[in-house]
Amino acid sequence: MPETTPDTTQSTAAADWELAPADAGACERLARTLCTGAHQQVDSAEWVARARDAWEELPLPLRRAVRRFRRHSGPHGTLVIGGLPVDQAALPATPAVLGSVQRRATVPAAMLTMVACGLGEPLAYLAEKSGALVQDVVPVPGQETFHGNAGSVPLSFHTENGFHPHPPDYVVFLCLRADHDQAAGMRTAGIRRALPLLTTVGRQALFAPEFITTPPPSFGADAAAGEPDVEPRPVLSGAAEDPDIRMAQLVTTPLTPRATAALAEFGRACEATARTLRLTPGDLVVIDNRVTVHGRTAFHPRYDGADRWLQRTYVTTDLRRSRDHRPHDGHILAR
Ligand SMILES: O=C(O)CCC(=O)C(=O)O
Ligand SMILES: [Fe+2]
Repeated sequence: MPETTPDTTQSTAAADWELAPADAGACERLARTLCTGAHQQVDSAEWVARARDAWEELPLPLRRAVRRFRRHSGPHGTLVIGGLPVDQAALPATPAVLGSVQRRATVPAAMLTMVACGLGEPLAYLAEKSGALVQDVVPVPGQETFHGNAGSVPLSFHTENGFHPHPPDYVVFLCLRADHDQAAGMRTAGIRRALPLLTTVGRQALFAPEFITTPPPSFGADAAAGEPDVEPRPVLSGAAEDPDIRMAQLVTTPLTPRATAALAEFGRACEATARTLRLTPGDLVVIDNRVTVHGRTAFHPRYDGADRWLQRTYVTTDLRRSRDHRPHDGHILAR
């Protein structure tokens, strides 16, 4: 069980590759242009439009890596690029309140939003973190055991928002600060590595609509209490040899004995193939949420203003697909 086992899985130097210093400088200058002038509200359509245009001017190696990843997210379904501009000296104290989000344009928010626009369009859910497009992932006092990104106990494997008709296609994180002990690890496990470990019987059950996934606790207690009409769904769907995943160990309930056994088998396959990313400031992580689950190891926050701080943005490759959920054709799914 991920909650209790110590983290013994492979620990990798997080970044697949590092941005050259000159390219990091170019990113920073471009990001800064998004922090000045009119429309500095991250959530405004005008600012997102500026970020979308600015994406085209990012250094070629970054754009190329992101666009290649968009075509094929590789064996791990993750892309980690180090060396993005995060001005440590200028960084304020790590926020330590529930629901903290980044409404005002900053260099990290600009980087995240530009990359989101390279992958597709940014996306947020009104019920989660007040629908902000750039959200803080920070430990919050009193929330240590909360099963969401405000906690500091282990966070079990999940895809984002598998309960929703329109889950994000990608989740993008930027590390602004590591935790004091550099113990916190983002854990990822991709179906392309886990699938060969599954038995035929297990796969059959995971492809059957015998699971219910409810909203995670980050959507609030009312949402997590369950919607009476949630449809049973499969955990795996699509191509038998390269399926999509929708599940969260915390909120996916198997409905049959074979589904129970298969979900446990799936969890073991994820554990066996998991990678642990110990992120350092300036590391950008793109997770292909269709084929990769993620979670986090435990760590010890101090609440001294220098705790671990990631920022997160969701991305959809096709904003149009969810038009009936988005008032005024904005980026926020209202239901
Ligand atoms: O803290 C982490 O590394 C990941 C937390 C998480 O699952 C999330 O913010 O979606
Ligand atoms: Fe997550």
